[in-house]
Amino acid sequence: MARFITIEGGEGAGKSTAQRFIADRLAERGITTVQTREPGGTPLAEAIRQTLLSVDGEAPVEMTELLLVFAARAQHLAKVIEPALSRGDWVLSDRFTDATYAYQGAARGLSTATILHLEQLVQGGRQPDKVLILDLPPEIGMARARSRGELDRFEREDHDFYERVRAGYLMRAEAMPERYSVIDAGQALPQVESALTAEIEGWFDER
Ligand code: T5A
Repeated sequence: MARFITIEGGEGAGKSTAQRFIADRLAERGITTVQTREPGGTPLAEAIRQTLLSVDGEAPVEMTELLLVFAARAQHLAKVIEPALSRGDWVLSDRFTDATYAYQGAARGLSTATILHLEQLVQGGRQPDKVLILDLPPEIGMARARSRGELDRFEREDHDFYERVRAGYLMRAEAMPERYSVIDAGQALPQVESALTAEIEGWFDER
């Protein structure tokens, strides 16, 4: 059974690092994965990502930001995610729609009903099988992000914004515990990797 796994969390939570680790563990089990990300994953969606993250020029208003995120997602689903799942590959996506509920919903203040409407329009019934939320205090994640240099538009928000993002993610995990796992991403990397290993083993126990 093909699986669709999304990795979520605040800035600098370690999502890309976790994605590579999970792909390696799955490869050891003979599973082919497609590693992708949002916004992005196709040339057009990556162009939308550049627009969203850019600190130059006119900043999008909240609704424009939301529509751009879903425009990129429609392209990503059609060109990458659905074909991969149809082939029987697993998809590991660094962010997906939970990021929209956390950033555009909880942090920017757009309504859940508006996001849900677009989610249904763009995704139909497609949902991740598992969502991993890498949870950590925003100050730790931002310190990691800062150590990598130039900050993008989202990384220039204030502390309260990131607290709302974090709360938005945790609220979704609490509401749907069968699909979500929260991992303490403030720990040192070996501990995070142990938690990820336990998570992966759980997926196979379920099958
Ligand atoms: N966005 C996205 C929305 O607003 N709505 C949406 O719907 C979507 C899909 C870009 C932005 O888009 C917004 C949210 C985002 O702000 P992004 O590039 O995925 O999305 O966001 P970032 O969080 O900025 O991604 P990063 O690449 O910065 O962070 P990662 O992938 O979480 O972290 P990673 O793995 O690169 O690690 C960061 C650093 O920390 C180290 C790593 O080596 C690296 O140097 N590290 C650790 N250090 C110590 N201990 C650990 N446990 C560590 N794990 C990793």
